[in-house]
Amino acid sequence: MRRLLLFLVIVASAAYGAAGPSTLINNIPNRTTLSLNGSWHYIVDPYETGLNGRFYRNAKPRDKQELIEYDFDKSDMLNVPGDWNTQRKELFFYEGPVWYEKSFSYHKREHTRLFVDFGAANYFTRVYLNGEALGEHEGGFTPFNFEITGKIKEGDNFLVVEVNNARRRDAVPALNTDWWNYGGLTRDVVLVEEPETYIQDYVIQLAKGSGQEISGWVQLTESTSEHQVTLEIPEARIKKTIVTSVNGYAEFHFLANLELWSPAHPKLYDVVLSSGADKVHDSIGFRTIETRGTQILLNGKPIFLRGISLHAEAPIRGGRAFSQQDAETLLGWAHELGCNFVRLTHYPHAENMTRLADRMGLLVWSEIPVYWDIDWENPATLQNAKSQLHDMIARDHNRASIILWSLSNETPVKPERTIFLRELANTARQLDSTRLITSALNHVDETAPDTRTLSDPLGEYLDVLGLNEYLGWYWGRPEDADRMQWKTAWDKPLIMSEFGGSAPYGRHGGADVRWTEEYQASIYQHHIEMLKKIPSLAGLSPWVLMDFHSPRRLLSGVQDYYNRKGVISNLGQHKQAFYVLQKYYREIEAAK
Ligand code: GCB
Repeated sequence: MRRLLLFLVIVASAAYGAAGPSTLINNIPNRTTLSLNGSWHYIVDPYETGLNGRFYRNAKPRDKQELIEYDFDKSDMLNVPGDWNTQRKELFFYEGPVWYEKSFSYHKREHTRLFVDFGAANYFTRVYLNGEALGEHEGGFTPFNFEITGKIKEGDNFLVVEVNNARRRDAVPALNTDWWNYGGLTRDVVLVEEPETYIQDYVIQLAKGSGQEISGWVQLTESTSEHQVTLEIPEARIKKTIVTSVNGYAEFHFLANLELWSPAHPKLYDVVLSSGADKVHDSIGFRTIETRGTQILLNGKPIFLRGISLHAEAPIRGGRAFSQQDAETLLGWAHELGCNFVRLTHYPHAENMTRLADRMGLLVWSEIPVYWDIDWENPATLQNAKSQLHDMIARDHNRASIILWSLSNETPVKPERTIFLRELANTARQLDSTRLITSALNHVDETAPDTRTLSDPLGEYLDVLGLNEYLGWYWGRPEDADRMQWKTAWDKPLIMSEFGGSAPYGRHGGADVRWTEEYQASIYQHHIEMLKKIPSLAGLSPWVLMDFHSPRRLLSGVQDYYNRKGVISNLGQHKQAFYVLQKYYREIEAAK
């Protein structure tokens, strides 16, 4: 029976095939946009009355008799971008549908196509313009858009958006996560104006393993004839003319003499693409990333990843991070810690994070929310995960900072899960052959006393192994690390992608007293000595930069709905563990 099921999964997933071409418009921050951020009316709709009640019509009674049981104009306002949970006390725990409405004015322009673009909305979204359905989107952390060229009216228009963050067994993530399920229009909403034929997407990166060859492609929107595209990198005196085929696509390869991007020298070039009436600028860095045995090579040289994991949780303010200030604070702290690497967990973070990482010279691990157990045998779940993977890569495939695409976090070791993730690994490699594929694993075997071996079969399909382990917190004592040895079944680089322990800032006691800063610091101290002895270790990203809200952390007076494993509190206070890790990172840097 099990074999039959597996067979059916494989057949079903083959029928779904690889993720289709992106309809995303790459590089939204440098396009011509009009912001729809700001105050939106909202109606909380726990029984989803609004769908039958056709709230999307934004109707008003036409006479004294007409029954209409909603009124956006009289409803309260929420700020966009922003989750609803932290904007209204009564919505803190809310999971379900909320209807948003925004009226706006637009002046139509000739020969211009118009799109409405959402940076992210958690989790399931239906969008309507002037009462007409535009479409729906699933997935809480990736961008999506709808073309509204023929639908926008001269003058007054309105958008109605239903966002539903109800958790579902078949969703990605599924029912259980250790982070807050912030709902709403959590990133920017913009109108994007483009010429009739425009540059939809492009990849401009170094060819795998080559410091001198630029290799990439450009995709214009549908076209019936060949088009010329000019690619310029003025500072490197590069100007190339590329001719697309009738489907708007062209690949290119050429030699270039470039200063390579690295954490020590995060050099970005102004890259200009133009075709017909369209012209787009981007800031792109050029670097190579590969593995050799157990080493990670950046620009051909081994690099040790001095990292930290972090959630997209806003410092001080709380809630889902979205602003430039949020990004600067979070990555500023990573920099202060001495990091050259950040693990952006457990879903794609806002684009301002990866763009800032490019500028700051921080290497990035970017992940999709395939987290713990999900509905592995459901073809729709696989398709959903593939779409999220596709859109994560499509948004960020020109970011030099990103070196690792992560498929999953702490998934159970069973055949249906390995088949699912192997399929995602194949998809990721088809979409981007230049970056490394990883996953955070957490199942190890006790192969000898005080020896743990990672042999999860998923390791075979990864370039880099991530391992989450909580020695000293969920099992054993901090000092057990002194004797512990770690092995893996593959000749591949290993990143200790999580370890740590909880301590509210300012809670003190002996190093043997749980929930104290001293205990947390002691975990870090013992771990660091342990990690130094792992020959295949290529880096670490302890758990976690900053305390974050979690519905699973209920201990009153200590957790209060926060996961307190941050080395910094949610109010920005640095705990002792921060300084232990900082000291280690400084030593590594000094020894180079
Ligand atoms: C983990 C998870 C992470 C949790 C963390 C914890 O292994 O990957 O999402 O928040 O442990 O604090 O338990």
